[in-house]
Amino acid sequence: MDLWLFYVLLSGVILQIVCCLPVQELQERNEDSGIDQDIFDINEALGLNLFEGDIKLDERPERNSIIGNEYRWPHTIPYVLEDSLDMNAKGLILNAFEQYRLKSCIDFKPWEGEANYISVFKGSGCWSSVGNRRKGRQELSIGANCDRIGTIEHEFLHALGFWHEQSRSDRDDYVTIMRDRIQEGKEGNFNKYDDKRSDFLNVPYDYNSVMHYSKNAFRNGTEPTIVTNIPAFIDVIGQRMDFSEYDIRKLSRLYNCTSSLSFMETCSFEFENVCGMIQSTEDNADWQRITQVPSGPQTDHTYVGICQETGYLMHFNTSAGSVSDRAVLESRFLYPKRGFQCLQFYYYNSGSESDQLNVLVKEYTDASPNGTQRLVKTIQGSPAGYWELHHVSLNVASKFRVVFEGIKGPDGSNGGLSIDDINLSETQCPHHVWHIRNFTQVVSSATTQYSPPFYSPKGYAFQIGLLPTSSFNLHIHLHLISGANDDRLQWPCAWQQATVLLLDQHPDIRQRMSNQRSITTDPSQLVYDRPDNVGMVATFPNGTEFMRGPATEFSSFITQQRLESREFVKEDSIFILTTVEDISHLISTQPNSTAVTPTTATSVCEAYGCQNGGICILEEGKPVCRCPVGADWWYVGEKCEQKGSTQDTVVIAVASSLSIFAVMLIITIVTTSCIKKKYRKKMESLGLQNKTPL
Ligand SMILES: [Ca+2]
Ligand SMILES: [Ca+2]
Ligand SMILES: [Zn+2]
Repeated sequence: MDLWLFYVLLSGVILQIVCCLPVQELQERNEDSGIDQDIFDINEALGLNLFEGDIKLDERPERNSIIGNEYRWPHTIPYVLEDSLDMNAKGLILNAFEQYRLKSCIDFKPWEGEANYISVFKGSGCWSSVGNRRKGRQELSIGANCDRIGTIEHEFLHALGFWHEQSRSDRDDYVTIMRDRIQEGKEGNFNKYDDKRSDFLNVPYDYNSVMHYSKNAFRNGTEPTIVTNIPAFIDVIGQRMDFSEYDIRKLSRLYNCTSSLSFMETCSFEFENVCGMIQSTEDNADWQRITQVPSGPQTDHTYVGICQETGYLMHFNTSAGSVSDRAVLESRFLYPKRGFQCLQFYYYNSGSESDQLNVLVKEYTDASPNGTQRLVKTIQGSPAGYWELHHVSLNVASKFRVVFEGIKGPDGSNGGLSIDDINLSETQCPHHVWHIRNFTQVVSSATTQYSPPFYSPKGYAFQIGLLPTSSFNLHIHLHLISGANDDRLQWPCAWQQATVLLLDQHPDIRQRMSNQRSITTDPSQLVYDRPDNVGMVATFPNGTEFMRGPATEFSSFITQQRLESREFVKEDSIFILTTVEDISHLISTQPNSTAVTPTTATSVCEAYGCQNGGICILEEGKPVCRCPVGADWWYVGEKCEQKGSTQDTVVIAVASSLSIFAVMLIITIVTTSCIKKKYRKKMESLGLQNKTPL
């Protein structure tokens, strides 16, 4: 804390006094120019004339492209990410694969010489063929501006055998095509197929499909070309957030899916069997399945804002009983495939500060057939009048149960601990959660809200800004900010992919359609240089100054209509989940790449000597260490010689609470004299002692 503050204050002060760079002239990066560009706009701007905007036909479309097993891929599809792809696109394609692994039985693997594979490359625009064409290398283009997860999912659904939703044989029952508003020569894009060519797999017409055109596709003026017969859906069609429930149902039917690779369990406690969870008898209390608690929550999380006393939650009452009473709730047996899991659940504390919830895993192996318990996380804190979202990373490789253990503390309680809407999947947990309460008020304020400072696993400090505009579109800004590790980090910040996700709070993770965008820092861009050099002085709510780097911004992150189309806002709260991943290993992903000659690399690298398990690679002929990173630690430095951990950067763990700012204010005051001394010393060493009026 001390060190961090020291850097923040020092960097701010140095810049104010010694400032030399023309920072104000540095341009921001706007990733979407304020326009929600769809696939068809992107391809049209490039002058492409593809079938239905983004489908590459090899010949005349056969009568039954989607129907017919010869067009199916195997459940695990071989792919190559060509080096032509933008780095951000490469990272996003892998993220899109993760969504397929979570929601369907489709998996992807790097190509190892299989007869047919998908070559994902950066062509002009975003496009794909429909189905497996069985011609060896099958191209799928993710061009400029196509680096969006919904767009990538869309193109891969074409490759898997799907046409656009509005070309279904029954589409005239659901949408009206406004012929006179279509650009001349583009009418063919609105063809529909008879049910011999395209099978809709007995799934209803889906306005929510990621395969549906938007209302403005191929329009000649300003009026929509597609009008939905149910007016409420006019702004729903054309979503590129994620698969819809029906997209997944169709994909599962086409490929006879029975299970997915990474989904494990979802439970909203709506059914009396509580998803097979069991009450322990070796404790002295039980969790109760109830609809509300007098001292809160007034309603469960599943139905909050929708219905009262309809949905159920699990509650451990701490207002009665004695200190140290325990109530244990165990999941059914779970069988991991990947060895890492993310447990997500909502939690409501109306008990006391000393009541605690422990999350444990009980692992069953040959050596311990009755299971061994391991504490993973303890949740304790002041009672709050709202549902909080928690993520717990598990790393379990054998058969296991998840265990929720409530323990009554010594303080007086009027309520207890409640949990609801649990999801468990073999995916990575997001790194940070930004909970924005009183969202209606935030929107009406129309001022930028800044997140607390967050740290990436590598140690970069960053901040998110959220700005509701007059038209209620949400703008998202990402900034690198000055942080505790800046002296030890590489600048400009290279190949860190930041993903900002607005959570769809649907209780079932498989049906969520969260809205997300990603950016990847490019070391050739000055905006990603050290915030001390290219940023501007900014202030935390407690008055502490820091340096905020230029913004990378999505000025049409989500529209109001889309915001209302899913459960993004619940209990007047939204959750923004962020993850920053180092994707520098994706620089070269081509198999048989000649860029690195292993023998040379080995000898040069051996001499270079990366420490602490760092991996040496050659960049432009020079050895570079890629340092290992854990959940809350990382190595940095030229040879990975320095260890960083969340202990050094205390801000991380508690940053989601504003209370940190109060704490920081106190420390600022206490340490001012100390910083003055340190600062003077540093100034002296820089030969600037005569310019230091602190
Ligand atoms: Ca519930
Ligand atoms: Ca019990
Ligand atoms: Zn398409």
